Amino acid sequence: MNPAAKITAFTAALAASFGAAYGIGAAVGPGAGSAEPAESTAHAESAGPGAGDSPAGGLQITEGGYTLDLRPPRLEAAQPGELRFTIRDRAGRQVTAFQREHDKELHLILASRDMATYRHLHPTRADDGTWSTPVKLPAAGDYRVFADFTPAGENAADLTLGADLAVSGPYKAAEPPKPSRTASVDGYTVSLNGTLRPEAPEHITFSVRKDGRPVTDLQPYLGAYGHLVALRAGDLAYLHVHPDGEPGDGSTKPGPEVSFTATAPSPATYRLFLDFKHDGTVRTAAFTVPSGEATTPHPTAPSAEPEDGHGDGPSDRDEDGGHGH
Ligand SMILES: [Cu+2]
Repeated sequence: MNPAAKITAFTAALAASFGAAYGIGAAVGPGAGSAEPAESTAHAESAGPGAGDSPAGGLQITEGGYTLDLRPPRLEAAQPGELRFTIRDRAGRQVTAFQREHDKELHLILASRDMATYRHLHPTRADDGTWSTPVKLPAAGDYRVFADFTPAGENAADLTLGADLAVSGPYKAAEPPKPSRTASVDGYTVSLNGTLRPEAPEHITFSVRKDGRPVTDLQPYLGAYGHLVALRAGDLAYLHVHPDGEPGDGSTKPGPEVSFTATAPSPATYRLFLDFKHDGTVRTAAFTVPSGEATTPHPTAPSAEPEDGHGDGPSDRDEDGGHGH
């Protein structure tokens, strides 16, 4: 598969820039495909060190021994179509055992590369592990498909695999979305408070109003009052975002505010998609925000003048390090 090989090589370079060396470790690690149990206990069978630590996902078609196999990886614009795919393990077998996360075994996110179109779908899994969902996309262009799931197994970590999807038809590149902290959808106005920061978890809060009045009777959707996906402009890195609290926990109110904890993998612009449910309908509000400054300085690379010893402690310098990545 030549295109797949190209994508893998490309994303491997990106992954390296995140310091996500676990992908390589897992790929060449011992025991892959081994039928014989190790002499020691099962801890050697973990899904790979740090497999859940990276804040950015979706840049690779293969990660942690699992592969997203999208077929065919193309659709026609403005036509009802069907997306089919499988998740394969190291041995190439179709995976049929998943853990439920937010009420579903697998969340499928589609986004156009220009970040104008977004879909959050829940495909159906056949017994043999083939997933499928009807889909109709409005415009031609390059899309990214994200499969967000956790394989069965005690040590399995949440994974997001990403694959390219081509949608054919007349194409005109869209303007990138302008920065916006307020979104309107079907008479609802949603405002965003808070700032994503590189490598530091931050709370971000959305406030939902309808016809100017706060909405206080949001309905649970996927085990929360909102479901948030954040994508990085430039490469559509997929951020894991976790809701703060859940319906019925005694402290989480059904609006007007819905809050999340998210970490930006790098300084960049992010597109945020909030799904929320009210009056029986799920709607999506989209925002575009630049990330803020890092709150904790990076370990700074040693400069030209040699320092003795401690190059990796937190720096107290108050100017931003000008080092590039
Ligand atoms: Cu979902």
